[in-house]
Parts: sequence; C-alpha cells; structure tokens
Amino acid sequence: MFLWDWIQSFLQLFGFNRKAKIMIVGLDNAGKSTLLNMLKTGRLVQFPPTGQARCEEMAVGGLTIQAYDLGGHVVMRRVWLDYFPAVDGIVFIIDSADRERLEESRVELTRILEDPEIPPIPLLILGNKTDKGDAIGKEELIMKFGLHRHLFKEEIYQRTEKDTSPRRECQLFMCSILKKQGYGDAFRWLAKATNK
Ligand SMILES: Nc1nc2c(ncn2[C@@H]2O[C@H](COP(=O)(O)OP(=O)(O)OP(=O)(O)O)[C@@H](O)[C@H]2O)c(=O)[nH]1
Ligand SMILES: [Mg+2]
Repeated sequence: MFLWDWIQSFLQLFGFNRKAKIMIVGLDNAGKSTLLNMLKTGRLVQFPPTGQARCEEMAVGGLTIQAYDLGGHVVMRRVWLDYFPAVDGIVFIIDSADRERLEESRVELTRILEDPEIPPIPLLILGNKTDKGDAIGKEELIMKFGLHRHLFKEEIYQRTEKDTSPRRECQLFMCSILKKQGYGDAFRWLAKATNK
C-alpha cells in the first residue's frame, strides 16, 4: 500500500507532534500542484494553473505539514522570497523535459541559492517529468544549472576561515510524479534534513 507506507515514513522521519512548513516553488507548469496533491492524496489530478498563493495543510497524526504552492508565473515569483524565512524546507521543482525553459528555471533557482537574505534552510531540487522521452538527465542538469558547488560543497571546496556563511543542505533528485517515481527518496532526504 503505497500511500500508507508513505504516511508512515513521513511520520517517522518528520517526527510526531511537529509542525513542518515546506514550500514548493518552481516555474509554471513544473508540476507543483500535481506534487502537492500526490503527497496529500496519492492521486494524480489535473489542475488549472495556480494563480495565487495557496497553502495546503496535510495533517497526519500529530504531524502537520504545511505546503505553500505559490504558482510559477512571473508575478508570483516575486512573492516567493517573502515566504522563505517562515519555512523549514524549500522544494524547487523543474520540468526536466521542457528544454526551452531550463534557462529560465536556472535563473530562478540561482536567485534562491545565492540570496543572502534567505536563511540556510534545506533545499530539495526535483528534476520532474523523467517519464518524458526528451527529459534531461541528472548529470546534464547539474552541469546546466551549475549545481556542482551547491551539491558537493564539502568534497570540492575547502572552506576558508573567512567563509563563515552557514551551509545550506541541498540535494537533487530526479522524479516522475506521473509514474510515482523518485520523490519518495527525495522527501525522505528532506524530512531528515529539516529534522536536524
Ligand atoms: N509527463 C508528466 N507530466 C507531469 C508530471 N508532473 C506533472 N505533470 C503535468 O504537468 C502539467 C503542469 O502541472 P501543474 O502541477 O499544474 O504545474 P504547476 O507547477 O502547479 O503550474 P502553475 O500552477 O501554473 O505554477 C500538468 O498537465 C501535469 O499533469 C510528470 O511527472 N510527468
Ligand atoms: Mg499550480
């Protein structure tokens, strides 16, 4: 039973009696609303484009997960930044099959990664729609988005004494919400990262 396992692992990893706030952001059409509904109900549903900020609450046992679905249209992107200080984790979702808009997506993600005003809360990057034939692979995505230094910071760069900036935990997982693949591990990682 997929959904039951899912709820169990959420409870175990996020912890009971906890309120975790997670924000799902990404360009329009990336799959934010689809993901949120899948987390909530285990079902795939078609949504009209999200026009305004929506906060969905999932309550399981004593655990409450609030997920903000902020819509990915240009006007909405300006308000993302206002929400970040209040959340425990950020999910940035990319349509890895929309090659024409990868650059636009990279710009938005970079804005988040490099904004000193955003607290170093864990950031989960999802490369969605891997079921589509023309989806970009993980390695290529890391390269195109310049993610190496964010994902593998500790291995590659020795931190200098001057570099006292807090380190943000950041991971990339490829997934297909449509096929229910990949995001289980991704959220397991996020649960651990937000629970530290
Ligand atoms: N092939 C495929 N399609 C997907 C997948 N995930 C979502 N989609 C489709 O992508 C389209 C956009 O999904 P939404 O969840 O509405 O996108 P959104 O990010 O909420 O978009 P806005 O609300 O406009 O910001 C829908 O037609 C989904 O069915 C996936 O894993 N594979
Ligand atoms: Mg939406």
